[in-house]
Amino acid sequence: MLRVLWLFAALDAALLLDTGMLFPRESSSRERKELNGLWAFRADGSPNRNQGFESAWYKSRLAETGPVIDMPVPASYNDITQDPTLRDFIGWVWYEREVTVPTRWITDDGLRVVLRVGSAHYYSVVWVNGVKVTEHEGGHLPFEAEIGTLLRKDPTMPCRITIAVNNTLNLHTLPPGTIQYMTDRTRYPAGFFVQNYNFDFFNYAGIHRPVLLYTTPKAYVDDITVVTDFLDNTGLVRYGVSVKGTTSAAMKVTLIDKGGHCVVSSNEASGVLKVPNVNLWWPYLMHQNPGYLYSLEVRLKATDESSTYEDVYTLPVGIRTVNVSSTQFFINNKPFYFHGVNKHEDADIRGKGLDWPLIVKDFNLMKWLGANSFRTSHYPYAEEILQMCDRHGIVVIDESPGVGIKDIRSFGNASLSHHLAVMDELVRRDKNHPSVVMWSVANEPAAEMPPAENYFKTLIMHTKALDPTRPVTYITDSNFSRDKGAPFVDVICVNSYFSWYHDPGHLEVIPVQLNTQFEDWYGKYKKPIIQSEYGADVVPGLHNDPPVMFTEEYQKLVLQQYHSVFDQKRKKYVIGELIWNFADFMTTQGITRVVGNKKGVFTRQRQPKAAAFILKERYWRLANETGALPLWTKYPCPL
Ligand code: BDP
Repeated sequence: MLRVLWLFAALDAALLLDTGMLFPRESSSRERKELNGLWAFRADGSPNRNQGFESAWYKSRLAETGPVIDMPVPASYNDITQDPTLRDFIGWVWYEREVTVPTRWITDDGLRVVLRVGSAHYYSVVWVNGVKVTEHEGGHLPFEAEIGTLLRKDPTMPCRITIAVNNTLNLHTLPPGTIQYMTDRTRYPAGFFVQNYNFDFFNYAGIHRPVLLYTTPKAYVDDITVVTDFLDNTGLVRYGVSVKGTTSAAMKVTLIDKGGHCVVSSNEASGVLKVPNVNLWWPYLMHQNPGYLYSLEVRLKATDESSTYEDVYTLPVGIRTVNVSSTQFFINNKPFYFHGVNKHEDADIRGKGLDWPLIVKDFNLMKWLGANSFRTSHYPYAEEILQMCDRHGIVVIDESPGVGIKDIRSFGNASLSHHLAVMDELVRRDKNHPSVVMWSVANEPAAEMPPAENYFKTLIMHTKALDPTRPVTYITDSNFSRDKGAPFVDVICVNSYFSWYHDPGHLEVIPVQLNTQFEDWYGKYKKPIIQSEYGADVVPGLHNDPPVMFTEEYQKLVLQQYHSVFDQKRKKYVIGELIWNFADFMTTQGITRVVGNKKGVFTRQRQPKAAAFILKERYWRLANETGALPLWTKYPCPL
């Protein structure tokens, strides 16, 4: 009974935002029209980058106000052309596309037509046929606008969608950045400026995720929240459906198993579904049948004076629990050890653009490696990736774009309120993914600064209130004095680069320094610890024995030194290890980066370096010790 009460409390807290952001799915009542492909594009190269607004480029076809080039969507625009000024462009760029909408979408005024952008970096303004329909701050999260009413005003007009995107960062954006104007005319040309930021990945920009139109009936399912639990072999799915466009709707909610059989149903908009002989959602390598998903089908029927509306939305649901003690992390009450990776959304040519071949390749590589988890360093990843995680049982630490918060002015109220809003959007989008087991509110902020304590306390408490069912963390660097947020987190996540950024070349310091790191943090906070980053750069193919930095041998040895300490501490309170990084990735240019960060165990083209084999052998061994593998996958790992 207590557990059920807790489920009620969790759900109410999770419904703070007033509209939902359900992933757009087709159903018998909903259609989708993808707008991926080629868009017309122009960067606004005017000195103040504002000509597009001054000359109202959104009012007519983009080609009528100046030259345009082809730009693929989704993709970052930076690496698409041979023009270095576009690669390094800062300011507004303009995208445009015309689409023919099916006539019935216009004639049927019982339909909503929604324009949705999966993500665009960083600030976006959207017009349809010259009328502004929405704007949104922040990359990495979706936004949408209802445009049916507008299209119906003049059904003879084609639907012209214009999206202006600006990648300029400031002290209050997430991540933060600054624009620096160089005014010394003896050294810089007129108008020269650069964008500075304190994070170690290229600030790719553009429309990064799919753009689409979808329909719903006027009365529709706006949001669904599920929170799951189980008692013995009965699953409990506490759900709440929020409906818009009607004040009274008849509802049928059905939970369907993988075989398509109805397991349990209800006619209420909220309640607890009891699932007999439950198939729990298990992580990859922890169970023979990982990633089990039920389908929660929500059907609503509403009537007004003129019509009857029916809406159907089906949400995948994994039934599992997550808990933390002072020394362990539990999934379904069984200890879970994170043996995984940190990733980036990053690849040749497309930058941060969503790319299915890349996504599937990365999942195949993670499974080959024996990785059971990853952290979405350093921003929320595409929903399509989280759906893959749900299906394959890959566990996720879901991180906000709070990276590179190093300037004291980024700890003020403007920054905090934006950071809180981003957590709202993140939790609203990702709350129903069984793969997401923890929220990370930030990476390596300058947490030693005086305002940091209040900032992180507020942020972490807010996130816990939004979602009391998942632990919350932020990622700290190895500097033990930077612990202002640590009292509030559920799990300590520490990044360290011993024998790399400190004591370069001295592999022998790793065991003692890592031991000190763990003992310090655990001794003070008595909370479980994840080594959330460690690693070393390698220029692939570079060899030296005895090992020296940047060679394949050195990266292998760094890993092995860390692993020996993990093996002692994981018997105590270390609950995971995430390598930095899964693959090489692009950064801004600088003297410490040779065409990007090379700490990947795979190259940017996804070929293994020598360290990948060390990791693979280890992860399969760990899986064998901590999971429940069938015989055929037992250590030694498969070829
Ligand atoms: C860590 C950062 C990560 C960097 C990494 C590195 O969290 O973003 O890429 O260092 O320097 O501190 O390789």
